[in-house]
Order: sequence, then C-alpha cells, then structure tokens
Amino acid sequence: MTSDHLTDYKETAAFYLDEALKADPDNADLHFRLALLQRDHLNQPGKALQHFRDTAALQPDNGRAWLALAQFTLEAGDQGQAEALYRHACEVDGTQRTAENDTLFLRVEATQPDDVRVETPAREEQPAPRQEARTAPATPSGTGPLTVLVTGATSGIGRATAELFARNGHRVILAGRQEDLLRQIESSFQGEAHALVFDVRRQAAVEEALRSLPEAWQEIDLLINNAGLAKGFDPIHEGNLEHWETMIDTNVKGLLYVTRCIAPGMVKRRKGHIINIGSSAGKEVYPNGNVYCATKFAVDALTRAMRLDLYRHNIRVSQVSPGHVEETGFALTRFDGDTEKAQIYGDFQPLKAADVAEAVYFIATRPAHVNIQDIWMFATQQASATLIDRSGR
Ligand code: NDP
Ligand code: 8X3
Repeated sequence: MTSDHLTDYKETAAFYLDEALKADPDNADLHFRLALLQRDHLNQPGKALQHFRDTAALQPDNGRAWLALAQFTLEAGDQGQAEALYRHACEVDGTQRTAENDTLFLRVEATQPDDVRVETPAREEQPAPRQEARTAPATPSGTGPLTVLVTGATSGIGRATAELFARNGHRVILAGRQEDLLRQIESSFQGEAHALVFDVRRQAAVEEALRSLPEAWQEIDLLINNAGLAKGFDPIHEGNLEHWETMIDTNVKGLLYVTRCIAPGMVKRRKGHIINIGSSAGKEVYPNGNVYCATKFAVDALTRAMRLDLYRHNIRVSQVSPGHVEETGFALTRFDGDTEKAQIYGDFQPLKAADVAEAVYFIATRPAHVNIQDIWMFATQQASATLIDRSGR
C-alpha cells in the first residue's frame, strides 16, 4: 500500500467520522477519534484542537483529551496554561502523569491555581509545584458576599476571576457554553458556585438561562462581561466574513444581550456593578487587528455610555483593558488552533490571567462611593499594542 492510499484511507475515515458526528454531535468518542486522526495523520491541527475541546467538554474525565489540549497550548508557547491543563489531565486520569510529561509541563516556578490541584507526587523526584504567593485581596467594604455572574468562566481571565471571587467567599455564577466543564469548575470551587449554560450570541438562550436561575441566585450584584474572542489576523481586504460575524456577535452583541437582561434588576434595586473586559485593542488599533479592535472600541464606548445611563441609578460601571495575557485560550482561538502562529508569548512575559482577575477584584471591592472607570494595564515588557520588548522573559 502506498502512502497515497494510506492518506486516502485516513481521509475517508475522517469523512465518515464527520458524517457520524452530524447525526450524533454529542458523541465524545467520535470527537476524540476524529481529533486523533486529524492531529496525527492528516495535519489538521485547527480541526483537531476543536474536536479535542469538544471531547473534553463532553467527557471531562478523558485525560488524553486534556493532555492533548495541554500539548497544543505548550506548542503555542503558553506554558502557564499548558501546565494548568496538564495538572487537570492528571487530576481526571492519573495515568497521564509521567516523569516525561512532568519535565515537559511543570515549571519550577509554577503557578498552581487552587482548582487544578494534583495529588501529592508518589515519587520523590517529581517536582513539588509551588503555590504562587499573592497578597490576599481586600474584602468588599460593608456589602457582605456578592452574587457575581462571570461570562466566559470556562477559561482564561473569566475562570481566574471566578476562582478569585469564590476563594474570597463570594457567590459565583459560572456562565459559559460548555456544560460539563462548567459543572466541573463549579464542583472544584470551595465557595458557593452555580453553573449556567448559554451562548452569549443567542439572545433567547441568554434570556431563558438567566430567567431559569434559582431564586437565591436571581439578584446579581456584579456582572462581569468577559466572554469574548478574536478570530483571524488578516488585513481588512482579506478578512474572513465568518470571523467578523463571530467577533461582532460575541464581543458586542453578546455583551449587550447579557447586560440588557441583568441591568433592569440592578436599576430596580438601585444596587449593582457591571465590569466589562475590554482590551488595549479598544484603545489603539494595530495592523490586522481591524475588526477585533473595532469590537473592543465598541466595548470601551459601551462602558462609558452605560456609565452615563446608570450612574443616576446608583449602578457602578467599570472596565479592565489589558494588553497581552497568557494562561488563556485567546491566541489559539485567534489562530484557529495553529500552534505555530499562536506562539506570541514565548519571548516576553505578558500579563497572566490572575493579574487581570486581581484588577477586576480591586475594582469590585472599592467602597460603595468609588467607581473605577477603567484599568488599562500592560505587562512591563509591553508599552503599546505594537511595542513589545521581545528580548526574553
Ligand atoms: P479564553 O479563550 O481563555 O476565554 C474566552 C472565554 O469566552 C471562554 O470561556 C469562552 O468559552 C468564552 N466564550 C467565547 N465565545 C462565547 C460565546 N459565544 N458564549 C459564551 N462564552 C463564550 O480567552 P481570554 O480569557 O483571554 O478572553 C476573555 C476576555 O478577555 C475576552 O473578552 C478577550 O477579548 C479579553 N482580552 C484578552 C486578552 C488576552 O491577551 N488574552 C487581552 C485583552 C482582553 P468557550 O470555551 O466555550 O469558547
Ligand atoms: C487582546 C490583546 O493585543 O492581542 O485583546 O489584541 S491584543
């Protein structure tokens, strides 16, 4: 058999797996087999990544899928996020833990989020990851525990933010698209958490999900509009229309749909706070950033406009506008799973998801008479969208 035949055979197998998935889209096993084929034999990393993500969402104890996600992330140069994914793979399936993988994924100076703990290593030579020392954030003044809704809580900044609020005794509604992952995060938190499944682009689904909240979770004190993404990195004349629609629908319309549902209750109660996750891309445009930047400029404008509309109702409105942030799925999503292109953090130290979470937490825990309008933050090695000291970490 020639290698041509072999490729044909594998392409045929992929075709039929794809067809089977159309009939049975929630079949984790089909997603996983297709992902393996695409990654190992068909050189289709973007498609493989998506199917590994689907596998992990549908079958959260599939350690091999989590390990694959860790490998993609490592290849994309995001060591912190890769380490968290590897820890998670080990947690759900102890057989994924090997000395070779430890060497690959665990850093000596490791950050270990509380929610991805790994059992104490059985072998002495395994490095003991160290909890990163962070100052305990202040508690909110005189308000008691807040009920906080975080959109996009399955990953990156949203997940780190939800974790920080939960760790400090607040009640967190974890909103996202991936039900199993949300439930897993929910059960991993020490504090009170509630998973809520919806896609921010689907207005009816947003309304229905928020209406379905148990009574004890209905009164949201703090809305963190975080769900968002970049797709593509092309000049305007070569842009992909589907990418544009996705970014506009998610980053702008999604934020509006969620806000429109939650703000009326805040106005009625004369109490509440909305924090939007904008971006440095909403302050200055950069080449090939066009539509993503436009959506974040829109978030910036909406933050300011919401503030004008809501201040008389005693509602605070704020924004955090970060530059590059690692430990997120941002770059992999933008470059459609292309791990080479997604290597944008390897030669400098960007912000970490936890840094942004702390900025959000700071804003939310100021005394009631203080409204922080915006925290525009960069890593020390980044001075603007295009000025980055890439001389190494
Ligand atoms: P991640 O990819 O790690 O997280 C994005 C989150 O948004 C995921 O939970 C994702 O869920 C969710 N999401 C995406 N689309 C939808 C949707 N239609 N409905 C519901 N949830 C959705 O990236 P980040 O943590 O970096 O991104 C969070 C925010 O931070 C975004 O608004 C981004 O623009 C902003 N930002 C990021 C920076 C960075 O450098 N990373 C810098 C500045 C701002 P799912 O897993 O289901 O896709
Ligand atoms: C993410 C930061 O510079 O990649 O919003 O657009 S950037």
